[in-house]
Amino acid sequence: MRFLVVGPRGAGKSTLIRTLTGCGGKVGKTQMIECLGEALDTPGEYLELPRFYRALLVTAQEADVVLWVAAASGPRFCPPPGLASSFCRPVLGVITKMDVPGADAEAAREELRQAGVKEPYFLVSAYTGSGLAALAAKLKLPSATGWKNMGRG
Ligand SMILES: Nc1nc2c(ncn2[C@@H]2O[C@H](COP(=O)(O)OP(=O)(O)O)[C@@H](O)[C@H]2O)c(=O)[nH]1
Ligand SMILES: [Mg+2]
Repeated sequence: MRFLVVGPRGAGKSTLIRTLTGCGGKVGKTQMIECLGEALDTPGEYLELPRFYRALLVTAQEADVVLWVAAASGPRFCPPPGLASSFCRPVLGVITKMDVPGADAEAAREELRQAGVKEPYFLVSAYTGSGLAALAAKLKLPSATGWKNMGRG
């Protein structure tokens, strides 16, 4: 299943994609829309700056589903209310970085709700691998083990 991953800068999109697909090397700053296996990675600016919305919405047409990523650790992002409903594809909410001490899933949940992403959300950590199996199953991917188990963390 092809999936487009959106979320603010630093939310953990690229790391999540690598753990889910096993594709790609070191995670650096994502500069453009990038294809990694079944995943389409996007720069955080595409969600943060309205002039890029069109590119995101058009690219979503190449995917079966959109993953909207919010981190359980700060800084918080204030999404445009209801933007998720502008995608012509189902949008799944993913709350990542659940391993961070003091992780605030509730704040991330509020962020996704404001964006118009429907519950239930997937609570995961790309570092420890927690919650990734359920997400991988939903995306019909082979089970992901998490960054640390990939010998990269
Ligand atoms: N603790 C923790 N850090 C993470 C996790 N996922 C990503 N990070 C870190 O968060 C930072 C931003 O990650 P990146 O994947 O580049 O975010 P992107 O800008 O959304 O693509 C990097 O330093 C990652 O190592 C996670 O699940 N847990
Ligand atoms: Mg990135």
